[in-house]
Amino acid sequence: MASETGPDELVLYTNPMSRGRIARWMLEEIGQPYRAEVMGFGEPMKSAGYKALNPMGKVPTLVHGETIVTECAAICAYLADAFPQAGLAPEPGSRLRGPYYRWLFFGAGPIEAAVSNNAFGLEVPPGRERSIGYGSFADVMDTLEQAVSGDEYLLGDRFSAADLYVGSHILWGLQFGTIEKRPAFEAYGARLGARPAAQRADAIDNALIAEMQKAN
Ligand SMILES: N[C@@H](CCC(=O)N[C@@H](CS)C(=O)NCC(=O)O)C(=O)O
Repeated sequence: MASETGPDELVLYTNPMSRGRIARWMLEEIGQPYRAEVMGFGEPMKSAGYKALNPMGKVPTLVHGETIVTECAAICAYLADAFPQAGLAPEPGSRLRGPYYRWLFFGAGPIEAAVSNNAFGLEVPPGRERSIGYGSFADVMDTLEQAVSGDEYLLGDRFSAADLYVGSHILWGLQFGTIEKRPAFEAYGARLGARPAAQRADAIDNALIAEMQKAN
């Protein structure tokens, strides 16, 4: 179902009840015009046309002219670099790229895996913690708590795409009970959730959900 995309056009393939909400928040932070294509779960996402964009048959997918980006963390990082005027990534080559990458990858790797496995009751076999990338759910939670407890944001006093991505895991986890309600998570989540772009993105996706429910 890949629709025609202009050379500089931004198109987000998403569903309002999905991780696509993260990508929409990022697009709202960037402040560039974009078009959203809402994909139904099931057949539409598994169609040959859509799988030509994302062979996983999942959302979100970002198309920017001829460039295709999948994976929420990659979409956030890509948009931050493609639109540097939004100030959501440290300058290429700057030392702050260290913690920036660190937390983006910590989100897409250990947080994503530990939270999903824990939510589905998938346990690391006893004694195998040293072989699995995230060690244990408890270690991931403690590391995350430390990361969001010091300064206002992961990189100190500046908000970045790493906060948006890691913060989305925290906000989502607090909402659905898959992340413990620790005060540091709640304070950090409240800071991020108060951002105007986050609220705009939420309003758009929540309105889409309401429309979908009315149509059913
Ligand atoms: N690793 C991907 C995960 C994407 C993903 O799992 N998306 C889910 C919705 S949150 C999906 O599209 N599920 C539909 C399916 O698998 O059929 C990312 O971070 O973007």
